[in-house]
Amino acid sequence: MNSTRFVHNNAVFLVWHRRFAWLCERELQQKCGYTGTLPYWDWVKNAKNITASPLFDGSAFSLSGQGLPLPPDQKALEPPCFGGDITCPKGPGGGCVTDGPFKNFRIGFGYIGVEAAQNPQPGLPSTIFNYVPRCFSRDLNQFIATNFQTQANLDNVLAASTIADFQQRIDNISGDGFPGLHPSGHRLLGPTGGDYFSSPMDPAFYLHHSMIDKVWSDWQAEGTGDGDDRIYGKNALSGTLTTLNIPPSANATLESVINWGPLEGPSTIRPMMAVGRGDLCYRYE
Ligand SMILES: [Cu+2]
Repeated sequence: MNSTRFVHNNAVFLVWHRRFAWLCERELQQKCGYTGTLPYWDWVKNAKNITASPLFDGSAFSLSGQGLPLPPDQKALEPPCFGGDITCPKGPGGGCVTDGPFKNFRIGFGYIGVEAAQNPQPGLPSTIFNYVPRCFSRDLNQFIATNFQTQANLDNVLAASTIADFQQRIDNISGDGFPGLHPSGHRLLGPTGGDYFSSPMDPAFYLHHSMIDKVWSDWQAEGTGDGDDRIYGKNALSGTLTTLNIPPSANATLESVINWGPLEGPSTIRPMMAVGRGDLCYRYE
């Protein structure tokens, strides 16, 4: 939550979330004795029937399933869809998750929303860390899965020729062209996984961002000219160091310092740019 205004819709988004997902994997391995690796959510493969997917079918080894149905008048709090004339029907859930391993999972603060990131003043609303206990909710949305999590959309992202274009396509909310696969995955999850400040409270967040990291690293590997153009070259980074450039900030460089709060000390961007180098010792299959 403290990092939100520095790590979205800017040059830092991809690299910060790459490291954040890696830090989650490391915590699972070092603190919980987990011997596996962090999986990725293959959007296209799981889109056909989202509540029957092994990720979300509510079984013991899923990430829990659909939330309880909510009365229609309570569903207005869910995030909107995309710009232009794209409207998304709500899913059939929206309430508390009651199955699978996260059925008793509780969250200790309220819904925050993107407005807190659009304030021209730096900093966060003073109420953001108030104790507001609530359940973990889901509104798994088949419309978003069917219409946006498509191979054509993914192919379009991978066909981007510049990093600015790649970022625009994967985050697109304009209503023109394919809706971004990044916001689509968040909104598919419903109120918890769709919250701009606290979406990591839905465990599917980590698999979603692992997939974004896979797509970015696949795209980086397709760089032309000198092989590192999309890693350390002119298509490595695009944008500034603040979310939506609010308040205005400098363009990021490979030497810009970013941080993960209490999870890890600050680092320059450079060592986070390449999967498989340094301590980012992993690959995607
Ligand atoms: Cu995200």
